[in-house]
Amino acid sequence: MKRLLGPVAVIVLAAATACGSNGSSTTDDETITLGFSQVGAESGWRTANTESIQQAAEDAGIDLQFSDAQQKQENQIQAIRSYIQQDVDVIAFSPVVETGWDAVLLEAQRADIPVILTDRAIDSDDDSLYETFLGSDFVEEGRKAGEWLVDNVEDETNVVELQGTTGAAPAIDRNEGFEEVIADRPDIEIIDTQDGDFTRSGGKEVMEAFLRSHDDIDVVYSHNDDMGLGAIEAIQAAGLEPGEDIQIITVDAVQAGMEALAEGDINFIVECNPLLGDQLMELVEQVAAGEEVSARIEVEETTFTPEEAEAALPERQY
Ligand code: GYE
Repeated sequence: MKRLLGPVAVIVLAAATACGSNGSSTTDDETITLGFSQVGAESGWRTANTESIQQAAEDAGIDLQFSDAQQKQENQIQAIRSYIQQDVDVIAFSPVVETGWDAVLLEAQRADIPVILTDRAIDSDDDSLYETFLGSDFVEEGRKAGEWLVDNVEDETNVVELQGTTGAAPAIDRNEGFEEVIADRPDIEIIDTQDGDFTRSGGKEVMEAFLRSHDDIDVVYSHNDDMGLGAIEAIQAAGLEPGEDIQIITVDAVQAGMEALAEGDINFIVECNPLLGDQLMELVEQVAAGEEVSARIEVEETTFTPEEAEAALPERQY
């Protein structure tokens, strides 16, 4: 009997100690639980964004429940529903596409859980469904890309466009801003545009198809670095010189993109900052405390030429 009781007593004691030091569950009452639904792991930008969010949550002592939706809206809806069921304090997510969120966000609202949109916005008439949006002005990014082109080509220019995921805010807006600026220049024409899903392999495939159907491409406008890097591979495989025979403009300015820019394979990059983690955690703390926050918070961004990329690379954080 004595011999049997020994281990049981040890287990009970261990359990009691765990409870005593940690409270009744894994987190105490003060700890904020954040449910975050990420788009996926489609690009260098996304990886940097995820790392920033995970690090910032750890630094702020926020209990982060993180899920990766693999670029599928239904996975994000499922993740949000499970955060509602878990009764987290705050839900944040980066919506893969703009539309189709009202029903699930209404469920969060009914459960009294505040929602923060990060990086990508939604298209909804009901702005009571979320507290705030934290991210970039993608239309402005598209304009910056268009302005560089307008300033750097003098005559007939054929552009192919590698679009981000169909229906995603950055794909819609980066197209809009770019088209708005080049509209003043009838000699600049977008001769083809297709969805490369923001991935390197998608960019490569679409560029291969463009090269098969057009022999007069002057410029690639890619909605992110990764697709641009895929396009470089396709251009080289076709025996052409990226950056020379075909000029390339991209958006993001992640490490690999900046290196290609410094080497002259890409000609111009519009920056999009993924390091939103710290700002997001501040917002999470504010909305969890019931404080009012601004409806839209935008991050500041710049642009890079090859020379500027070379100068910035040693200090670059992502
Ligand atoms: O530009 C792209 C990523 O939503 C801003 O998504 C983000 C975009 C980014 O896949 O690389």
